[in-house]
Amino acid sequence: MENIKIISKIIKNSGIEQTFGVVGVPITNVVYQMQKDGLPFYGFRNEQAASYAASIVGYLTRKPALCFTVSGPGLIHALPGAINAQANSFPLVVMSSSPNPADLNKGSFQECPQFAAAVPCFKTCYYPPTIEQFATYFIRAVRESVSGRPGPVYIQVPSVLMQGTAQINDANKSLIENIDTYGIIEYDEIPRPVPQRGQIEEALQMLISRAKRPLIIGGKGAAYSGAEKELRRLVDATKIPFLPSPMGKGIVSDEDEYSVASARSVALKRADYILVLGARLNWMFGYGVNGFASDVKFIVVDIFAEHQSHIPANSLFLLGDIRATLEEMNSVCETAFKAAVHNGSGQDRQSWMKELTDKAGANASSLKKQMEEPQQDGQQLTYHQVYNVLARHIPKNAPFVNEGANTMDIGRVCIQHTDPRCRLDCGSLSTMGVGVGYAIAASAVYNNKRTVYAVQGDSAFGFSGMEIEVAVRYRQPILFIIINNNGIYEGLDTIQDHSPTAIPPTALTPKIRYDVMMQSFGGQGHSVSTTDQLQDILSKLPRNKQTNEIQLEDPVLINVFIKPSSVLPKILNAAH
Ligand SMILES: Cc1ncc(C[n+]2csc(CCOP(=O)(O)OP(=O)(O)O)c2C)c(N)n1
Ligand SMILES: [Mg+2]
Repeated sequence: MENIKIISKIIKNSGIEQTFGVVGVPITNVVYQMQKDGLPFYGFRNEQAASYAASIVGYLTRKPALCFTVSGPGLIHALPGAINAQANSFPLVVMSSSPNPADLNKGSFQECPQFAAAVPCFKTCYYPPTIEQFATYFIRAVRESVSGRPGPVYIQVPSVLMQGTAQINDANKSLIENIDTYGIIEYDEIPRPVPQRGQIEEALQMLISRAKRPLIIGGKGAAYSGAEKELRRLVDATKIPFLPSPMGKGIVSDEDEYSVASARSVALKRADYILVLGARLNWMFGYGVNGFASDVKFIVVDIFAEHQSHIPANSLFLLGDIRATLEEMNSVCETAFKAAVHNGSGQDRQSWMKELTDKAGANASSLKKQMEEPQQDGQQLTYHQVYNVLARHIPKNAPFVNEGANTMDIGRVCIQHTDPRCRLDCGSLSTMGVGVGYAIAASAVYNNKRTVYAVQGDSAFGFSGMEIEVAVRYRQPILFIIINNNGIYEGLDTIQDHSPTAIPPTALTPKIRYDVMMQSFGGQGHSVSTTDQLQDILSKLPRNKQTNEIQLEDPVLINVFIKPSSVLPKILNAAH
């Protein structure tokens, strides 16, 4: 049996449903075989975006996707996706060819120290020498990617193995004879650890009986674990306000009465007990110190055991899957703590909730004012004016990709989400360049049926801008909105002096027509510079007859020119 058939079958049997990459010798034939076996393959222009795309499939579906690369530079280009997946705990499998071991250190085709380069970027790296070991390791790699703390795994396959044919022998007999079922993974059986009952009771004791101003923070770990129903039950039972991390938005709807997303600073500063569900107390949350009360007590639930050593020393740490832990918490609430929960725990929570909702209301109305500020004749657009128009057209439960600096920070506040795993942004590493890959992948996950919205800064878009050709080729319904301020945070209206000592490092070429770039690939592109023009284009896009929501059949790109020097982000020094 040809090894490519075995490789393709094993990928299929592992449950992987989406594959991404850039082909070349020797992987092209494997990809042809994968397609014959019914595996979708999205061919990218650069492995970097392909690896980002594959990683976000893992987040959205709890199953890894495959990023498949050629040897040496092919794999090296995919490492950013692995690093990003590692930091954000996304499951991912990267597979690469490599030169034949017999030709190493002789300058063989695309030879470089690729395995050594991969080691620090992945949870585990495999290098199977035989086809039967490939099968065993591949399945192991897939399982590892979703077990414990999810993350990226690497499997390196020598060219000779990809090009060979397996003669049946004692070692590979069972694999070849059972090739149709070999290594099938039951994803539901991947363990979801739960903390000890005593710890759960202690956590609830703090939150229900001791806390005067409790708060729940939910992050993408909670979203990944699919904890939304259990979280809903806990919030309803305990009436504790909820604050999402950026990608945690929508685990509890932003419109929910207990969501205090609009009162973030006050909620963090005033809370006395904080339950942290699948969010890192990292730079985004002041390391659990800056911006918090000095005597705040954290109860951190996380699948990542090592996270315990990163959080403030007096915290209670519960090692567990968020959904499984919340199931336990809810059942304890409904038994042991029933009376306390029912009586509102004896603590005056109403004044705490009122403090937060008052603040949220005040913040929301000042945001509304900023967003609804009419554009005067001859004035350039602001971010808020653009988002005000977009918010009217982007459904709150739609897949939404958001990257950039101001573009992302302001988008997080202006765009509301009612459903979990809608918001996909630069994540824990603040990685620019993920957006186009994420949008392509999100579209793939929804079988290219749901319109995906990608709102990107012009710089962020530029990291992977060429990949919009992929979206055109596969006819993906993605609405790309480029918020174009001619630069990174801020740009210039025109460049007078083109010397490298004169152009500000934040500036890009003014007035770039990203829409024309889209048109050159065969997609639809528009440039706008007023709210009326933007509104007009959006209202002319095809709509679903029942829901009246935008329903694209092909990608569309709208290049929105805004004021080049808009706002410098407040957290510039800390975060970027
Ligand atoms: C991989 C990577 N390279 C560089 C940066 C530094 N950086 C932070 S934000 C940003 C781009 C911001 O510009 P843009 O996307 O146009 O958004 P704007 O703030 O202008 O709206 C860059 C390059 C980064 N975060 N990640
Ligand atoms: Mg910009």
